[in-house]
Amino acid sequence: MSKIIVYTREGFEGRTAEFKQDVSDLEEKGFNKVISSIKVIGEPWVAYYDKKFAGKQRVFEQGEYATLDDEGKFSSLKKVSADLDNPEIQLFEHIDYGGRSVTLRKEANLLDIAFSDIASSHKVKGGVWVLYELSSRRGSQLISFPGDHVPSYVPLSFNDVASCVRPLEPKP
Ligand SMILES: [Ca+2]
Repeated sequence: MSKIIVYTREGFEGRTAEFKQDVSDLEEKGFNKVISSIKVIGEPWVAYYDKKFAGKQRVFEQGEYATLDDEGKFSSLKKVSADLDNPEIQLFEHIDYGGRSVTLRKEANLLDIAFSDIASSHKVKGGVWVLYELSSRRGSQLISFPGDHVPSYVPLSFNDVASCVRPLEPKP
């Protein structure tokens, strides 16, 4: 069982609601662009700036988040119910899967493999992957699910910025 508990103020204050299913439009729940702190129990969740799981995004694994870098930004929430086993992602230098490519099966600092600020498209063969704008899991994120083929990061404002990637870990 997985659930996300959201609050309209920092520090788990203000109005609150608990969700166990995806919420494609937080406006319908009275929580559009007001979430300011979060608790996650069980599987991870992804929060999106736009409705219908679009726009900028951030993953929240089990834990308590008393403050958010993206306070007051989220408009939809998706539960990560995908299989996290056997993670594999192929990153490409150019859009439409062109140029050099690299296949990864575990967390990588892209600087270490001469692929930092280069990736423009990818294919996920397994697992759920988080791409980060900055090293050490910082900056903007792009989250991708098993079977996802993303032909261009340009419309996602993520072109040539990815600096590290990691698969979400299955719960022990
Ligand atoms: Ca590129």
